[in-house]
Amino acid sequence: MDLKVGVIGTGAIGIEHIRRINEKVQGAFVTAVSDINIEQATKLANQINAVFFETGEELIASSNVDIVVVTSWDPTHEKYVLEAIKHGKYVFCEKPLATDSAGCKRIVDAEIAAGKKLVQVGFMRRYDRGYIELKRAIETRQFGEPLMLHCAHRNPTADENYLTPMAIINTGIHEIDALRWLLQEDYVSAQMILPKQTSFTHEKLHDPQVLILETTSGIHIDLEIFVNCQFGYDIKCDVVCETGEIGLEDPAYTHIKSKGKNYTEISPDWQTRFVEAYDYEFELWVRSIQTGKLAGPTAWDGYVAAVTMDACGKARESGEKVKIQLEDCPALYK
Ligand code: NAI
Ligand code: ISE
Repeated sequence: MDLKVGVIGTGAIGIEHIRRINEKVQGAFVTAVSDINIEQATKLANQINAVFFETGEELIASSNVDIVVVTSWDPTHEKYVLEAIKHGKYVFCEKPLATDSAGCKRIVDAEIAAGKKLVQVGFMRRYDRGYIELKRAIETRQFGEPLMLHCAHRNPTADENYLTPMAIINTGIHEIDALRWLLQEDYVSAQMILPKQTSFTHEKLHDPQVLILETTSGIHIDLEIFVNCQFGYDIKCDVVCETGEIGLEDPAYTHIKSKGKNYTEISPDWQTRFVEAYDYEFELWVRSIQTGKLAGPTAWDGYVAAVTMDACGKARESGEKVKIQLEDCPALYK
């Protein structure tokens, strides 16, 4: 029987995920939506023949909803995930799981009390072909030990609602999770550097920012987060090993030779750059629920990312290198 999906948050990524569930993913379809923007959500509900709920809580409680997708704004994730756990329903939550580690810990504790993994976090980089190939190459140690990672996360523009802390909480969190997963190592410290600003930013956003992380074995990571870079959506990850370098290649959409120039297009946005990763992520999420074996990024992964995120906040404020200490991973997540 196909799984009935309820989606909370019908903005940019909510609509993308609804389309992929209804048009690409086998074994599930969207039966319910909710959003504080009633006009937008009811219109969409009518288009896809789904029921509109005025609150996320009502949607989660509905017998017409088997599993839940949370794609509302970052600060609203925690309450909806806790509500889904309360109802014993599987929930896919876009990143961040909560906006700080205390919020993520409440989710971890609720899941442990429920005695079952119900939560998956939307860390879709783990489903991107480039990152998967990088991980394999690192694991084989064919180029020796990884020593340094040079990364960049660039967006063309950010609006006035995008504030300084979001460089980590909303953007850099992708690398914080993906690099820990790539290297299979936790972080021991974080440092933030605030370089000269672009004239394209506004007064409540320091842009760009640089994050420096160190892992348990001493691997150095530098990540540039630049959300008003103007030229496109650009993701870089170069892993320098003892005898070689392994790097992500931006998927090439078009190669152009014209007017004496020879160039490749740059992805315009996250929708285009990671479309295949999102599709694969949802295909596997639905399949894992059907087989009863949730295998994607867990609430614990969301929590560990948030501990790092908190350290970045302190590092930005103090200008110091901040230590990162984790508790032991609970048995449910081992
Ligand atoms: P958006 O602003 O386009 O859409 C968010 C929607 O949530 C809006 O329609 C808003 O009215 C609704 N909303 C806000 N508070 C709500 C509440 N309490 N209950 C119900 N609906 C509520 O934002 P976007 O870009 O779609 O982002 C949504 C979430 O997805 C964010 O948490 C963001 O971090 C994450 N995201 C993840 C991406 C990824 O690459 N994995 C890419 C883009 C977004
Ligand atoms: C957005 O929410 C995403 O998650 C995108 O992947 C990221 O590139 C962007 O910076 C975020 O705002």
